[in-house]
Amino acid sequence: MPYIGKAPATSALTAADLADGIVSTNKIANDAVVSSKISDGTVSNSDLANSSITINGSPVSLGGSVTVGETKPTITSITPDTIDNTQTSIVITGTNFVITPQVEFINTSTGIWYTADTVTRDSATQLTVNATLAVDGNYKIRIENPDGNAVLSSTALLTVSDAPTWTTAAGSLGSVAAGSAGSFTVVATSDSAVTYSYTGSLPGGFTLNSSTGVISGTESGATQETNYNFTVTATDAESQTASRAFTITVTVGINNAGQFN
Ligand SMILES: [Ca+2]
Repeated sequence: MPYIGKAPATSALTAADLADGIVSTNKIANDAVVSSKISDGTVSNSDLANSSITINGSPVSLGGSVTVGETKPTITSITPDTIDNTQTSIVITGTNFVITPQVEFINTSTGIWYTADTVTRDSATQLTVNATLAVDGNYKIRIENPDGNAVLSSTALLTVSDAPTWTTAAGSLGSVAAGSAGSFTVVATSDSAVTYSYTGSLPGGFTLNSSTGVISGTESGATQETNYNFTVTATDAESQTASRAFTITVTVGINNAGQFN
């Protein structure tokens, strides 16, 4: 029954005492109900006006269990993706990098893990890592944030392989007389097949064989002694390179040097 004209009894009100419309929500101060007044089990989900709460912008129903997602790092790319056995700086891009992650390299053949020499967290999306990997092979990458959330790449992202090394000494390969045929060979080796390319100037009429490293032809065009300078780049199957500068001299005989009157 609604209260009319008389002070309420000092005994506690029950739900049945509250007639619709007599006690409205605006009569209940926000601080009237504290958690210590709510006995376990007294308030059910259906008693709550709002049946969901918002986590990270998304409504989450209170009717069931709530799973709060962990923020794990991800890997998007690494540069370079092929290195040799010397210490190399590698830039890793991804997401959710937290100061400062641990970075490891897992050899896919042996399963052995190697820890990065140094890790710099440039931003939440970029790491710069120094790595020294003495064993050639293919490596997966694992990144673990300080909170334990981690990512292991599903495939090998890094190749460790030897770069080409030059056999032929830098500098002069020799000379060829103007108008004459000549042949020179440059040699580099690696752990896979090597091809050759060059920048700079070869003597007129000369070409570089990209497979064999032979530089040959029949000279044309020189009217005075000329040093032809060029740089040959050896590239192996892993696209690893080594470059070396060479010179071929075209000589011009005295009879070709000028006109005697
Ligand atoms: Ca190689």
